[in-house]
Amino acid sequence: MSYDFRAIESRWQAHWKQNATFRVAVDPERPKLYVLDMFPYPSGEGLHVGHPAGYTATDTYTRYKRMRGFNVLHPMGWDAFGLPAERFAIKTGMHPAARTAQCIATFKRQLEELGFSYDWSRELDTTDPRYYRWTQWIFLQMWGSWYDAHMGRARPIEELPIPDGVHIGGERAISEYRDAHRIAYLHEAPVNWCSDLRVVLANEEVAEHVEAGHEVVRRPMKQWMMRITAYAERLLSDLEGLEWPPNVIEMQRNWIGRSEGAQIDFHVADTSQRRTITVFTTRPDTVFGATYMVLAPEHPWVTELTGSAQREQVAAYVQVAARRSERERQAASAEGHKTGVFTGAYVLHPFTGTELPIWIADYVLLGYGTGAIMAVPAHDERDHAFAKQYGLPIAEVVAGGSCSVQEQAFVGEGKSVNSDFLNGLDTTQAKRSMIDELVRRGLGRARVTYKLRDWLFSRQRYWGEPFPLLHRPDGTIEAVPDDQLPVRLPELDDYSPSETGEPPLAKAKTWRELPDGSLREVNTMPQWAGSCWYYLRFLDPHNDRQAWSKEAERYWMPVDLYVGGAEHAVLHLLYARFWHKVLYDLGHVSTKEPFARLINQGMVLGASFFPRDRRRDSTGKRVSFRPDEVEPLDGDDGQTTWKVRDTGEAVDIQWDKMSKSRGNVISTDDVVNTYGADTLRLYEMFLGPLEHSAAWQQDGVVGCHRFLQRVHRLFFEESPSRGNGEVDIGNDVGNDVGNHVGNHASRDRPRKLPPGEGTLRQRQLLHRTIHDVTERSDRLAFNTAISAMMVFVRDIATEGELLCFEAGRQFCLLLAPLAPHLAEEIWAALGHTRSLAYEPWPAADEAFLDADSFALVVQINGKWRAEVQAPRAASQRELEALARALPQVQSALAGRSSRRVVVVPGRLVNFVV
Ligand code: ANZ
Repeated sequence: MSYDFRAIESRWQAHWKQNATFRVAVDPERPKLYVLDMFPYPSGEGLHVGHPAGYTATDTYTRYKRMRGFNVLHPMGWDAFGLPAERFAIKTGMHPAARTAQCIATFKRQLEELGFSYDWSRELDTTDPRYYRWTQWIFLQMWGSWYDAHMGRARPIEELPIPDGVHIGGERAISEYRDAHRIAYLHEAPVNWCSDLRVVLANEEVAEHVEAGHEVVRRPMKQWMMRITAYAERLLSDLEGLEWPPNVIEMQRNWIGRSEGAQIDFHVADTSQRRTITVFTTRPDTVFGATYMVLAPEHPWVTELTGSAQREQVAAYVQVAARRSERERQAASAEGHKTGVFTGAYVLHPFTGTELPIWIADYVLLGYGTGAIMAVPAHDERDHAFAKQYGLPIAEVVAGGSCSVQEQAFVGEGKSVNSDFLNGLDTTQAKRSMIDELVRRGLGRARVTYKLRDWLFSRQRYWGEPFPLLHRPDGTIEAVPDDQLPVRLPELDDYSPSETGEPPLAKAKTWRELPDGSLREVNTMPQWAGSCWYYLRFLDPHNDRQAWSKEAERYWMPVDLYVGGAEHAVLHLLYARFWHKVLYDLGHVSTKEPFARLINQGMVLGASFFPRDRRRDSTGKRVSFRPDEVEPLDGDDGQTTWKVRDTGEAVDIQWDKMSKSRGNVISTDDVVNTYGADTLRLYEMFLGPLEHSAAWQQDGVVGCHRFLQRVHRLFFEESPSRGNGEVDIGNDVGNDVGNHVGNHASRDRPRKLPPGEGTLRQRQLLHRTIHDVTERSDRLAFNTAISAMMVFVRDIATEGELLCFEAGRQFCLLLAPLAPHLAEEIWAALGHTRSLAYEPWPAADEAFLDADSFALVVQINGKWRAEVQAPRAASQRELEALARALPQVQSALAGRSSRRVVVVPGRLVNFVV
C-alpha cells in the first residue's frame, strides 16, 4: 500500500514541533480567537477514542480559523491533582508527583501523535508549584475580600465597615468580624465522614462507599467555605448573554435555584419559651392551610422544643437522619417515603391563633430557606404524603383541583378559599396581599431564596494545593506573605489520614509548625481549584511576577469557544464563573464572564456483546465479549446478529459510554497504529454532529481510511516497491521538501497534475465544495464538511477526469484542518516549502456556484448515503421523490419501510428506517 501514513505523520509532527508552527503571541494587528478544550485529568489508562472527540473538533476548527487569518490561542494542560494518584500512592508507595508525571507523559505522547495544533509552549500542570503558587494567590484574593451587597461586588476586606458595637470589643472582635465576612471563610459544616477510611467524602462518593460496606456519617467539622451564594444573582443574570447550550443554561439555573417567596414568623405556643420559628415559603397565599410545622432534624432548637415524653424518640430520629446524606434524604423523600416524629411542642397560627404541632422530619433540610416549614398538606405533595402517613389534618385553601385535596394535593394556582381576607383572590394577588399583611403586622417579609449553597472548599487529602494560611498562637489567622508563595506540599512517607481524622499534612510536623508557634493550615484545596482559572494562566503561563499580565488578558479574553463534556455542565462551570467574577470585582480581569461560547461534545459509545440469557456468570460477574472476540451472523429476519468466534454462542450487541469496566474501550494507540492519526481524526469528525453521541464502528474507520487513500492516489503515483533504502523522490520539489523537513523515510512520487483549474464541471465541483466546506466549518459541522469532500473525490474519479493543479491545490487546503498530516504532505508535493498552517483559505467563486440548483444530501438514519443536484425551486415532495429514485437509496431501502422522512429544503433528505 502506498499511503504510508506512519512516515507522513511522524514527519509532520516533527516539523511542527521543530518549527514551533503553532506558537502564538499577542498581536493587536490581527483578530484573536481563543479556543479551549476542557483539560484532562491524566489517568493511568491513557486515551481512548472517546477522549479526543472534542479535541479533534477544536483542533479542526482552529486550523480552519488560522487559515482565515485569526491569531489563534489553542493551549493544552493537565488537571493533575486528585484522588487516583493519591490512592495509587497509598497502595504502592509511589509519590503522587512521580505517578502524575508518568500519566502526563503518556497523555502528552498520545495527544502529540494525533497531531493537535496546540501551542505546547503554554502547557501547564496544576500540580506544578509554579502554577499552584498562583492558585494560592487567587485563594488569598478571596480570603482578603468581602461581598458588599449594596454595591453588588467584592471589595478588599480592609474596606469592610466595622460597626461600633464591634469596635468596642477591640482588635480581637474586629478580626473575628472580618473573618465572618470574608469570601473564603471557616465554618463548621456537616460533612460525610467515613470512619473506616478516615476521610471526608464528597456527596457523590457516599453511595459507592456505603455499598462497599463502610460506615458514612454526617459529622460537623470546621471547613473552609467559599461564599458563592453572594454571587447567586449575578451567576444567574449573566447567563443571559452567553452562547451556551440551552440545557446547560437550564441546569445552571436549576442549580442556583432562585425562589421568590416569604419568611413568616410563628410564635411557639409555650410562652415560657418566648421563641419564634421563621419559615420560608414560596406560597404565602396558603398560610391559612398550614396545619402543622416541620423542622429539619438538625435545626438548632430541636432539643429545647422537645417535650420530655418525646425526648428519646426524637433523639433516635435525629441520629438516624445524621447518617443519611442530604441527597439520599431528598431521593427517599421524592419516592414518597416520609418519616418524622412529633416534638410535643406547638406554634400558634399567626392569623387564627390555632395551635399547630411541631414535627421534625428529614424531608426538611437545614441548609435551605430557614430549615423550617409551615406544612400545607392540601397544596404541597410532600406535606400531603406526610400528613396521610401521620394522620394530620388537610385543609383546602386554593380552589381548582380536579379531586378532593383529601385524596391528592392540588399544587396549582387558583382562587383562595377558607382564607379570610384572601378569599376570592387568585394566587398571584393572594401572595402579594398576604405579604403586605405580614409586613404590616410585623410577622413576615418578602424573601428570595437560592438552592445554591456556599461551596465546601477544603479536603482532608494530600494531593491538592495547600492553603497559604497560618493559624497564630492567639487564634487569629494570617495569610502567608506573597513573597513566600508557593507553600509547597511537604514530603510524607504515608499519605493516609491520621487516626483522629486529621488530614495527612498534619503528619508533616516540621512543615506544619513554624518557629513563632504558628501552625500551617493542613487541609488542601479541592480538585476544582486548579481548573477554576487555568484558562487565565494559559494567557501568560511563564509569568513569574503575576498570574497573568493585563496586556495578555485584555487581548485574549474571553474564551471564544470552550468545548468539553456535559458532566461539567454544572459545577466546574459554576465555580469557574464564580472565581472569575470575584477577580473581575477586584480588577484582575476585564470580562464579566470567562466563556463566551460553550459546546458539549457527545459521547463516543463502544460496543460490547452479551450472551442472550447469561448476563452474569455463576459468581455473579458480568459476562461480556469484546468486538474482536465475536463475528457477525446474518439472522433469518435479515438482521445482523453476532456469535462468539470460539464457542459459537449467540450474543447481543450493546452500546455504552466507553469504560474500562465494560470492556468496550478502544485505545487511540490501536487506531493510530493501524490506520493513522488522520484517519482517526477524520472518523471522529465523521461520526456525526459534535453535540451528538455516536457509536464507534470499525467499518466507519476503514471507510475514512479508504477515503484518505483515495485522496493520496489523486496526488501521488502508486509505488509498488518500497523500502530497502530506496528513495523514490524523483524531482526537485520532492528533494526540496525532503531536505526541508529533515526526512529520512522514502516518499511517494507526486503526480504531475495538469495545470489550471480544469473543465467547467471541475470548477463547479471545486467551488461548490469550497462553498460547502467553508459554510460547514464555520458551523463546526465537520461531518457534513467531510461528506462534501468525499463527494468531490468521488465525482472527480467517476468522470475519469484528471485533477488539475489549481483544483488540487485548493482541495488540499480544504483538507488541511481535517487531515492535517496528509494535507501537508500533498502541499509539499505541490512544491511548497512552508507549512500550509497559515495559508489563506480558498474562496468560492460565485461565478461557479449554480444558484438554481444545489447538492441535495440524502441520508438514511442520519448517515450520508448519496448526494444529487436538485433544483432550488423543488418542493419537499419533489425532493423526496428525487432522493428515492437514486439507486443507492433504492438498494438501501429495499424491503424496509421508512418510518419518517425529514426534508430540509436546500440541504437534505433523511429517511428514518
Ligand atoms: C408552604 C407551602 C405551601 C409550600 C404550598 C409549597 C407549596 P422551592 O420552590 O424549592 O424553593 N421548603 C422550604 N424550606 C424547605 C426546607 N428547608 N426543606 C424542605 N422544604 C422546604 O420550594 C420552597 C417550598 O419548599 C416552600 O414553600 C416550603 O414549602 C418548602 F402549597 O411552604 B412551601
